Amino acid sequence: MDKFKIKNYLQIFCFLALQGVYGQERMQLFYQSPAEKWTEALPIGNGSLGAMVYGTVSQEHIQFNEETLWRGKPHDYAHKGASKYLAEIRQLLADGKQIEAQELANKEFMSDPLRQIHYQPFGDLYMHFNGHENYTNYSRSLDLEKAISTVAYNVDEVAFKREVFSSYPDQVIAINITASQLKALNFEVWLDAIHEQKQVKSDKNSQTLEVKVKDGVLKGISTIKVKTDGIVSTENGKLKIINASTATIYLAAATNYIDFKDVSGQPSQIVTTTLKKVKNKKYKNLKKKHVKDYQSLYNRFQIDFTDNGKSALATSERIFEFWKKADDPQLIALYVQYARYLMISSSRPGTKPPTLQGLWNDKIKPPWFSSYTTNINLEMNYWAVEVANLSELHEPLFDFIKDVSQTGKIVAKEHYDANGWVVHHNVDIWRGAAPVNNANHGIWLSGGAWLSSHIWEHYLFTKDEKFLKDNYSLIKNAALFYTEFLMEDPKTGYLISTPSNSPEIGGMVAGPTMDHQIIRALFKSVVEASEILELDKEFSEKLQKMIPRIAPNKIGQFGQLQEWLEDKDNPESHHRHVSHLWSVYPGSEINYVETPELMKAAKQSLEYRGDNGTGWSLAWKVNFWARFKNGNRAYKLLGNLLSPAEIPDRKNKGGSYPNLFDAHPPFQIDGNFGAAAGIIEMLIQSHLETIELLPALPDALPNGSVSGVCARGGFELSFKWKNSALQEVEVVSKKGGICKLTYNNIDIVFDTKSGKKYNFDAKLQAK
Ligand code: FUC
Repeated sequence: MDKFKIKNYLQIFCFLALQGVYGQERMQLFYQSPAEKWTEALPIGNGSLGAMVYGTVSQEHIQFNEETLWRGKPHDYAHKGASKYLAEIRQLLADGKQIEAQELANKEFMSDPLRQIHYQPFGDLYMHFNGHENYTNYSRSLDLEKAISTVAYNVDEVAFKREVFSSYPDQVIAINITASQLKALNFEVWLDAIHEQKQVKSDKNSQTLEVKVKDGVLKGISTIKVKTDGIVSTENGKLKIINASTATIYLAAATNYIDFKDVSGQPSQIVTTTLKKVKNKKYKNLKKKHVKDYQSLYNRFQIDFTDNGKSALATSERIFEFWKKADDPQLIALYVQYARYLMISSSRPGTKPPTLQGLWNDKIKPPWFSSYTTNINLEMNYWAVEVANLSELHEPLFDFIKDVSQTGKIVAKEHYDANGWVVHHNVDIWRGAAPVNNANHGIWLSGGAWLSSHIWEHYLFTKDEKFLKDNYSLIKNAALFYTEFLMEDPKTGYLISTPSNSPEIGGMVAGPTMDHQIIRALFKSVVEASEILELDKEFSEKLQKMIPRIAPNKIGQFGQLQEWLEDKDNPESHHRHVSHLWSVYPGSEINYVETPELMKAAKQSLEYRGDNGTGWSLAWKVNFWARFKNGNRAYKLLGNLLSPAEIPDRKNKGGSYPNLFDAHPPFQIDGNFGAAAGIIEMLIQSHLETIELLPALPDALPNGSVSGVCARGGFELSFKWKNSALQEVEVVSKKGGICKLTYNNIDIVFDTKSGKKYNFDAKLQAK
């Protein structure tokens, strides 16, 4: 090769290497300075063990969580004998005496105790690097393609690099530090916690932290173990590493929580066994296994809105730039992949569902207890999981449903003297299912029904009959509760839900629209499931008779979809909850094909609510506007959602923190997941008979592609578009059967075989 060629190759190589470093074409979050706040730190997680990596140089801080460390103890929250007051509460509501009804409910009908309890932080790992105060060439990143957080910088001539990840196969957080010069790595590492009751013990190359929660029975144990080519000693309660060029720290953590009834676990044993297993593994191999495991989920789905060079900017800058001018299409793609990353990191088979903050919490008193609010937030966490090809990550929610079906059964009996199970507004790790806080919002009782829709949706996407059969009794018993609970309204003759709330607006009422929509959807799914599984004919017939008797959706005096039985909506209200539009999204009863008038009314209601809101509210609105096929409006809402959360003169709620965590504010993870679902909903919708491609493509995303996106019916699609027009489509059928595709008023119907691929051109002609 001549010299000229070598020089050229070198230039190309350097350019590519730089692209890697500066984030071009890579799905990564990256920054040129360390995190100063928690919402600038970068999250890692393996479903149960998570951490926030600050990337600070001379003193690194890694705050970590293990998902089962909560306050409280096994407890049945049902209010014994509450059902004696049900008839009176209902009568007071029927007589228009809302205040009296609420007073009676607050006295006799609420959860015992009234409030649930907090998810807890676990501990903090610190590393001190003496002499690293002055550094150059700093960068930190979170590689979404590998699930690894990296910090790199130079001190004088030495390049230092730290990699941190949480491994699902090995159940540890791994921290690897390297120096480019022999023996140049010298640092101290130690554990600490903000719990009042804590203890730290060191032993040769390891250190153990023990914590006990306040007001509760759970204790946690976490151990770090250091492997290095240097020397490890213990000094002043810290592990000191000197003369090294590389060091790896493995961190394991566990609690005595086994399930919501049993706290007899042995955390010390779990931690010891976990660390024993990784003891002789090379970091390189552990990392390889982690990446392989992670990519087996992550790589199934790709999304690209074309990079116009903005991905070369630091992520925090991108958020600012997007706020000024929303022309960074690839930031939207990054947002979707980040949500997928967060899902893979916080919801793995065998783990608990992500809380309001996912897996990540650094506060003893986190906002709203960092627990599970079921009137939107918990369900929103799972909106993207099926479409974004992470179906098995839905499992923690199904386990959760199994738990609450048990506690909810007791609540159904004690509060309503009914069979089946019921879940109200909020649930914690002890699976409280009774009405919490205050009757003016906590008595909403469609949590169980809404959660059940996830079982049905999982079936629709996967067509997995075994799954449906295994979980049928859950949805059946959820429905059973409502067959006994629904009451004939003396005024209208309809079956109504009373007492309840329209989430967090209007106090305690009889007959909120949302309840009727969700209950109808539940009944319909049980009817269909019983047909598919050929069982329970009698129960199905009962439901079929009840469905038309449930109070229907109604259009009110302002052209709005009524939120209540009575026509009393306030068109001036900009309340964050838009519960009565449940049947537009995530439900599908209200749609353009079957109910165009209701669709119009629902849209009118959304216009009245306006374009602002908390993070999750904005995310919900993105989905609504996608279903209303107004991509540009959905994109506008995305703009609000992606705007910097912490600008000094910020008037509206919502926004994104520098680490792209969604701001309620404060941080709540539902908006991340909900908005990702909304972005995908702009590209593909499958809630009706056909799979519609690009139903709500905004002008701002004229070119792009998506692959591995899932649709109901068991189909996986990949397609491209250019100048806002579809180019080509591939459909993979997972379970066979008829597939109907729609694009731009072209419809095609074709029969598919399981495992086969079908290709079409821009006019949906077979290729
Ligand atoms: C519901 C919402 C709030 C918040 C809380 C966790 O109560 O109305 O906005 O998201 O859940």
